[in-house]
Amino acid sequence: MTAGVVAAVDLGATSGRVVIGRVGGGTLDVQDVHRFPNRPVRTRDGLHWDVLDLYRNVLEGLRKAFDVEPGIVSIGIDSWAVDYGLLRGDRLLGDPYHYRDERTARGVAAVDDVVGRAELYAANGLQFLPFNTLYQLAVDRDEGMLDVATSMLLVPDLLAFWLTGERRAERTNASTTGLLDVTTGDWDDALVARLGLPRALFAPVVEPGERIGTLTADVAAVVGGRPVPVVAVGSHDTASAVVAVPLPGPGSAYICSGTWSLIGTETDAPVLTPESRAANFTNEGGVDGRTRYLRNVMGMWLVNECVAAWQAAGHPADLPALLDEAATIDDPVVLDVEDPSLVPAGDMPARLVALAPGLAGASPARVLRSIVESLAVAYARTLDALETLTGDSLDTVNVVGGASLNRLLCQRLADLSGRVVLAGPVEATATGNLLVQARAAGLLDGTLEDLRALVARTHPPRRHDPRR
Ligand code: LRH
Repeated sequence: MTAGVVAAVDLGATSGRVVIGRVGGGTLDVQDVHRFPNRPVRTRDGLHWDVLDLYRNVLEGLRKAFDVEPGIVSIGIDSWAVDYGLLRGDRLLGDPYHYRDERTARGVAAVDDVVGRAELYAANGLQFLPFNTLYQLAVDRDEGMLDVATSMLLVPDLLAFWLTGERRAERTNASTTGLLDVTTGDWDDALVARLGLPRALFAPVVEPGERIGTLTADVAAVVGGRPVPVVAVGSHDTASAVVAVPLPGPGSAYICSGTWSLIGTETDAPVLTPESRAANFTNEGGVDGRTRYLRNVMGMWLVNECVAAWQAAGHPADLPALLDEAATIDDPVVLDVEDPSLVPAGDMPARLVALAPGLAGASPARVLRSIVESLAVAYARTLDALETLTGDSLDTVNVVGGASLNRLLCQRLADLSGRVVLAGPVEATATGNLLVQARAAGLLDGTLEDLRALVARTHPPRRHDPRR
């Protein structure tokens, strides 16, 4: 196979990056060309994403990418799930809301009035999360926004539209809206109608690997590149991350770690049992028609919010140094990281004390030690539930993303769960994005297992064995 270069745009809830991947001849070389913060903004009407700032950074990153590698053959975009822009024609109707905005509670009540939770799970297979797109759209409907909007595009689809002029809905991310039929993978027209949402809002669904369009001449001029294709990838960041987990399959689970921890396995078909719904496991669309059977568990959000609060209070809060100190503490307070009070933005150290009074007056290192232990406890519990629900015995768990760098957390997970923990790669999401494009461009071929074998060879994970 020939070698070639593709570019990935990967947007997380706290930061974004543009990377290039050199692929071919059994190699996979990933290079960062641009990193930037993602800073949500609160205005009178709530918490928003600054999507124009993100777009400016995407353009800046692509300009750097073409500068480093003029021969880039395609671009792919992924981001966090569920959030979207509403447009009237080409005009964006305001900054997209952040899924942590409080308005979602009104949407949950509005949808609950029309469709029962069990019926909804049978239709869309999604775990209940108050911010799933359908709840947000119910608020827009009630506020009259859908009387003026003519389309809604999830964040990666919106950016792809700005780059190419083409409106599409990439399937893995569309599966997080709650409006895709879990069995057909297409928009669920009956559900859309029942919720009083205009069907015309929703763009045609495309699969990862399909071409969305090519850079418009204007955009190509701005980024100093050629009008190359923008290719759909697993545009839900978790879908891209799962592509690049080196060792999934029967007997192993993954934890995709970022702001959230997505804990699951890959299955051939959705699991829609009452037990699965009761355990709040989700069936999200994966690349190549697979199902990502997983559960959202709290993640690095707790750490990031505490670090921000400590720094605002004048503490240096250097994370690596704090983690080293935390590793010397052996009597951590354990708290429930899944408590809903921890989801919104706000004073995180105070919220932790409200849940665990033993943390009152604790040093940052002690608080961090508690967070790490409590996350490991929640991860271990979720892995046990996953094993019961799938009937697979899971003796290995592969941690990818941010937490893969956190040796203390990986080791405590191994100890508490009694499972082997494989850590890395840290940039699984961008890597999965690159791999799906590289395969679409003919630089690679094979199944997801072949792509994962390439990741395992080029980015061997670190191993943590359980200590007895
Ligand atoms: C992780 C993630 C997760 C969603 C949440 C909104 O970044 O995409 O899979 O549930 O953000």
